[in-house]
Amino acid sequence: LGLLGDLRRALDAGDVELHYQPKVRFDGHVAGLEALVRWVHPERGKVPPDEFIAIAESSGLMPHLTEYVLETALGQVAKWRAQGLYVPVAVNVSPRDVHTPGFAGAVAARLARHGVPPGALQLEITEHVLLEDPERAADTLAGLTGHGVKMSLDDFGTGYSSLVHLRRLPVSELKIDRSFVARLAVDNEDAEIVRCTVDLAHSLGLLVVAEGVEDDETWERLRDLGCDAVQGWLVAAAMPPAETTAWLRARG
Ligand code: G
Ligand code: G
Ligand code: NA
Ligand code: MN
Repeated sequence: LGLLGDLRRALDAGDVELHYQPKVRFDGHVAGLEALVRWVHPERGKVPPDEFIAIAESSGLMPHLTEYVLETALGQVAKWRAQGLYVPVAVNVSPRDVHTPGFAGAVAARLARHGVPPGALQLEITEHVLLEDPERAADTLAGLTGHGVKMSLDDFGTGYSSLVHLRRLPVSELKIDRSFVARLAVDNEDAEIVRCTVDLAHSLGLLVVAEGVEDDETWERLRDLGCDAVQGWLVAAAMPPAETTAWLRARG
C-alpha cells in the first residue's frame, strides 16, 4: 500500500503535524491539552487520523509514530514552559506501545532530555491495552506512573469496557466517550449513563472529562452532574501550535 510508505516518509521528513485540543474545567481553568496527529498528504490532502493510525498499527509503524508524537509534543511543552505557559499535554498511545519492552523507561528518558517534569505529560490509553497481555501492560503502566506520568482512560464506555479494567488500571482520569455525551441533553438513558459514570469515577478517586461537548446545554448538564472538565468544539477544536499559543494567552 502506497499510503504506508508515504506515512513513513512523512514522519522522517517531519511532515506530520500535531494539533492541540484543550480540556477545560467549568471555572474556565485549562486543565490540559490533547495532542492529535494531523497529516496532509501531498496528493490526497488531509488523511483522517483513524485511517493512518490503523495503517500504522497493522504495519508495525506504530512505535515510530508514537515516538514522533511524544518527541514533538514534549518539544512543544518545553517551548511553552520557556514562555511561561505551564500546560500539561496528553498524548494518545496505542495498546501496542504499552506492550513494547522498555516503553516506560524510554518515555522517562525523553522527558528528562526535554527538561519536562513527568507531571506535565499525560498518556491516554484505551481499555484495549489489557486484551493482549494484561501482565505486561500492568507492568508498563506501573512503570510510567512510578515515574510520575499521569494516565488517562480514553473512550470509556465503548468496546471491551468493564469495571474490572478500572480497578486494574493505574489511571487518574477517565474520559467519557463522546457517543454518550452527544445526546446527553435530549436522551435520558445517556444522561443516566453519564451520571453513573461520573459517580463511579469519583468514588474511585478519578477525575472525569467529557469529550465531544458541542453546545451550552450539554455543558450545563455536565456541570450539574459534577463532571470535572470538558473537551469539545464548544470550547475549541484541535488547533495548530501557533493558534494554541494564542488561545492559551487569550485565556490568561
Ligand atoms: O483527531 P480525531 O480527529 O480525528 O482523532 C481520531 C482518532 O485518532 C481518535 O481516536 C484519536 O484518539 C486518535 N489519535 C489522534 N492522534 C493520535 C496519536 O497521536 N496517536 C494515537 N495512537 N492515536 C491518535
Ligand atoms: O478517541 P479520541 O477521543 O482521542 O477522539 C478524539 C476525536 O474527537 C478527534 O477526532 C477529534 O477531532 C474529535 N472531536 C473533538 N471534539 C469534538 C466535538 O466536540 N464533537 C465531535 N463530533 N468530535 C470531536
Ligand atoms: Na484521545
Ligand atoms: Mn476518546
